[in-house]
Amino acid sequence: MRELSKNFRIGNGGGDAEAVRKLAQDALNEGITASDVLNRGLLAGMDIVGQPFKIGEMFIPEVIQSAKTMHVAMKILEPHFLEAEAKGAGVLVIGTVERDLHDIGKNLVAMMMEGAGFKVVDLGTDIKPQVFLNAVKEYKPDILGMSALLTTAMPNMKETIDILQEAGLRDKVKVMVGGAPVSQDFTDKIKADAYGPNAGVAIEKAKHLIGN
Ligand code: B1M
Repeated sequence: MRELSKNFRIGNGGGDAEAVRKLAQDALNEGITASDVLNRGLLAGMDIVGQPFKIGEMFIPEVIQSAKTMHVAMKILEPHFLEAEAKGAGVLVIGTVERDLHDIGKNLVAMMMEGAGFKVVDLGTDIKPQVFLNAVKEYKPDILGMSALLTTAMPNMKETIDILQEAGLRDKVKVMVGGAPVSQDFTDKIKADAYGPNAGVAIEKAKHLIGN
């Protein structure tokens, strides 16, 4: 699995999607579970990218290559998560908040929620509060999920909750927030209903929110 993670950063460059695709498939063929491949291989791989990006040893084009590598590998895992669970849990509308383009964590949560039986409407990234509101009106979800990776984008979560309140819809939908800089403390401050520190806990809390 360490070999898999290492391929998210080749030398000083980005990931080798083809190598990761093959190693992920080999691991599944050997009987390693999709959850193990995800946690010990792919997420560990993205962790390898985080630090050098932070200190300017890796640049945006290389990190985008690593993100594409993650995307390719998640496609390999997707059927395994979708097969695993029953359908009919509830409806989730999810998106990354305005001015934030990070989508790997949001996609992972969406994919695993689908596997857990939720019907998922994924709005994408850079989603304005008004667009979240329109989606709540249109899809009437049980849960509205917002993801943010940039601290500067986090206030948009509160703005979305405020706009739901103004429209009289706040008590019609549960709000879950997540993303690396989000915390339980922040969740409480903006009066969201639940915080998902990772995709696994997000699913447990989502089920709890809808009474399953
Ligand atoms: Co950017 N980036 N990035 N980036 N990037 C971070 C987030 C950063 C921490 C890097 C750093 O400096 N250390 C930093 C943010 C600092 C801050 O605000 N605190 C940062 C920055 C600064 C930027 C730019 C501003 C850089 C620039 O332009 N100078 C820029 C912003 C662009 C924009 O959004 N407007 C930028 C751009 C990019 C890329 C495009 C190159 C690429 C994104 C590609 C993509 O997403 N398609 C990228 C990446 C890949 C990262 C890092 C390296 C990895 C993020 C990631 O995907 N992690 C990141 C550093 C890091 O996190 N170590 C970094 C893996 C992912 C699975 O984890 O998203 O946390 P995460 O999701 C987890 C949980 O948080 C949770 O479940 C997931 C699975 O367990 N979760 C939820 C997430 N959402 C949830 C929602 C829920 C529940 C749980 O309920 C609804």
